Amino acid sequence: MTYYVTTPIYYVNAEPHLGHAYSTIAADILARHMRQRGEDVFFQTGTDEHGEPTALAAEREGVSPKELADRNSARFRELMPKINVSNDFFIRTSDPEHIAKVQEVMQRVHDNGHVYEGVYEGWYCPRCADFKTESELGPGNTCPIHEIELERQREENWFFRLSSFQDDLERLYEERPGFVVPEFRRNEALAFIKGGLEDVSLSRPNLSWGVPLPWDPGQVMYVWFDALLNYYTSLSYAREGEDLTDRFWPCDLHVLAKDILKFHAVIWPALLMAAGIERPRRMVIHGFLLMGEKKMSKSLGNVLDPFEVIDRFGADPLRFYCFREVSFGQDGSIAPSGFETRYESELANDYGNLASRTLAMIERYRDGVVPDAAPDAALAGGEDGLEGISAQVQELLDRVELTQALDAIWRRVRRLNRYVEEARPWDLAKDEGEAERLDQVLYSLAEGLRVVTLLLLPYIPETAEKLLDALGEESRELAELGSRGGGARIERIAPLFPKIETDA
Ligand code: ME8
Repeated sequence: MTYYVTTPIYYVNAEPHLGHAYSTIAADILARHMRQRGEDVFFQTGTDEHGEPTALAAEREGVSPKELADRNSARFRELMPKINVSNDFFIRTSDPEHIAKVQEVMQRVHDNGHVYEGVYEGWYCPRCADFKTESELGPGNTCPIHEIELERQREENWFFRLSSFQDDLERLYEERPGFVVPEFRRNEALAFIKGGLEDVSLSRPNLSWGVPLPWDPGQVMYVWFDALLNYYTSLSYAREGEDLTDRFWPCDLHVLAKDILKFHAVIWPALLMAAGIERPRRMVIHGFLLMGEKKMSKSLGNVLDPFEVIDRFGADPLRFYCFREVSFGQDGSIAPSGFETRYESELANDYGNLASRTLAMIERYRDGVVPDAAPDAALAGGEDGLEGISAQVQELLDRVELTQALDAIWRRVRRLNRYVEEARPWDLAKDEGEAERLDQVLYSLAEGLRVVTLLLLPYIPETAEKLLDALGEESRELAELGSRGGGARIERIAPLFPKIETDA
């Protein structure tokens, strides 16, 4: 089975911030998890380089749009390995292959009769690259997202007949209740559709930084058409000499935040219908990371630089924190002090200690070899028992419940710690008559730690890899408790989450 997952492609008008890292890590968690399940995965991220957001930022900096795009796209590309993201491809909408494919698809949309020439008059936010309806405007005709005053625009454009897809879109939502998750976002998108769709601008006349319309090269494509198509165009050129389209299209999952819901949940499926291309299977809409009360955003200037956070805490703690602290799907505030607390109490104390105790006791009491035994029923069953945990996490991740899945795993990490306290292996070790019982306890601990670490691998890949190696586990496939016998040789390792220097 194949699994194709995408992130939004990010604007290159500024450097990446933690909000961008967040969506990308979410997609990475799913990609890594699906690889563990043996799926043929394609995971894509990249940069959205055309249009006004980039052209305006370049003008402000006195460089060409291409120069700005090259510089900032490189920053996004560098971010990926820094946050342990395992993307299979990084698309840039300035790639010539992308541009050619966009023109081919849009020519089809044109030839199928879904475009016409007209005059646009209304409110436009150059930062969103979006036309705002009266009801969307903030006080004083401002953009509700960027809080800047908007100007009324009048221009001759090509239009896309979005309105003619009203019935088809309603049918799509009816036939596929899981097309947009979570459900409250689906309802929001459907309400927007049912409210009546208006045609949308397809081109901009006074902009040169974009993809020229193949049938009217004097105009460039409105950036959203060029951008949305990235999910499709890349498959035709991501692998040299190979077209991956038949293998991976339709896409399994788009990951994005609520700010771009309308484009993905309304315009995108309509555009694909117009071009005669299959719709993606599903999209998941997450909330915003907030700093205090406000959305973290470049234009509001309250961003947390992921590079800085990683230099202090490492990538895995950042990944863990984001999905533990903020319930995936909802908005949530983050703060440096929150990182420190979770790092200490959960990563270092709960998990790091469990790992070092388990490895140390096997070393001390069994010469570094995991004894052979059956899993202790006390650990397998009961509240937060480990039995069936992999199946449970798979089910949650199939529903894209990233925080709930992590919580299910973490409850088992804590259960394992309680098990150590209950079973008291250090007392058992003093009594020769308890040798078999000690075997069972040490086996159960090593086995439980192996199972939860395999499940944690998508969240904290670097740490999990290290620990799985130390547990003598070569496979990265998901496993249930008791599926590996004894005999593995373990290795002692340095603390997984050492004490960090704090500013205080
Ligand atoms: O909208 N919290 O690009 P963009 C959570 N190029 N996620 C956040 C966030 C925050 N505070 N800030 C940004 C664009 N994001 C278009 C997309 S797709 C065909 C074109 C994430 O650079 C989130 O995924 O403004 C959001 O949807 C995306 O970055 C917007 O990135």
